[in-house]
Amino acid sequence: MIKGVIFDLDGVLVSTDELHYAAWSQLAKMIGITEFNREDNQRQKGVSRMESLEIVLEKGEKCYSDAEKVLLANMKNDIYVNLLTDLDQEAVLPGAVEILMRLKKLEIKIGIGSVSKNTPIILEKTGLITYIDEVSCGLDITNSKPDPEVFLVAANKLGLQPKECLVIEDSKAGIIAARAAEMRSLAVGPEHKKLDADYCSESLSNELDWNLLLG
Ligand code: B16
Ligand code: MG
Repeated sequence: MIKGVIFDLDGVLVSTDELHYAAWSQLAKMIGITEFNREDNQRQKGVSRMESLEIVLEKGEKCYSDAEKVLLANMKNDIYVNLLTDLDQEAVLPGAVEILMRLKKLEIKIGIGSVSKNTPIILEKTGLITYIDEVSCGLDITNSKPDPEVFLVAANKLGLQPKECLVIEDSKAGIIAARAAEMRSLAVGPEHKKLDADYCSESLSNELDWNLLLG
C-alpha cells in the first residue's frame, strides 16, 4: 500500500527542463560548441550539474581542468538562475496542482526527489511548496540519479519505507534510481513509454487510475 508519492521536479511538476536546455545551449555557444542539441539534453535530465557539463563538453575538442569545469558549471548556473527570475505558477505543468490537491485529500504524503540544487527557489517561486511535506534535493545528497540516494532520503524524511512510496519521474536516470530504491514508479513526459517504469502516462493531466497506482 502506497503511503507517499515522491515527485521529481524538472519535467514532472514544472517546465524548468526547457530553461536548463536554454542555459546549457547558451554556455555551449560561449565556448564554441555548436553541436549541442536536444538529444544531448535528453541525457542530461535527472543527472547532476557536473555530469551534465561533461555531456556538453563531449561535443567539443578542448580539454578543461577540474577548476575550469567548476567555473563553466557556475557560469551555466548563473544563466539558469537568471532565467528562473521570472518563474511563477504558470511554469507548473498541467494536472500537477490537481494531483497534489487530490493526494492531500487522500492523506498521502508528498515528497520531492530532485537532484537540482535550485529546488528550494523553484518550489517557492511556483508556490508548489505549500503542497509539499518533505524535500530531498541536490543539497541533501552526494550521489545523483541513477543512484537511489535522493529517493531514499525523501522516504526517510517522510517517515516511510521504500515499498510504501511511488516515484513520479520523466528521466531514464530517475526511473533507474526509483527501481534501485525498490520503489514503485510512474513515468511521465515525452519519453514515458521508453523508460521501463511500472506505469506510464504521457502527462499528469491525463486521467490516472489512483486505485491501481496507490493500491
Ligand atoms: P541544478 P530533476 C535535475 O532535476 C535536472 O533534470 C537536470 O537536468 C539537472 O542537471 C539537475 O537537476 C541539476 O540541477 O543545476 O539546478 O542543480 O530532474 O532531478 O528534478
Ligand atoms: Mg526530471
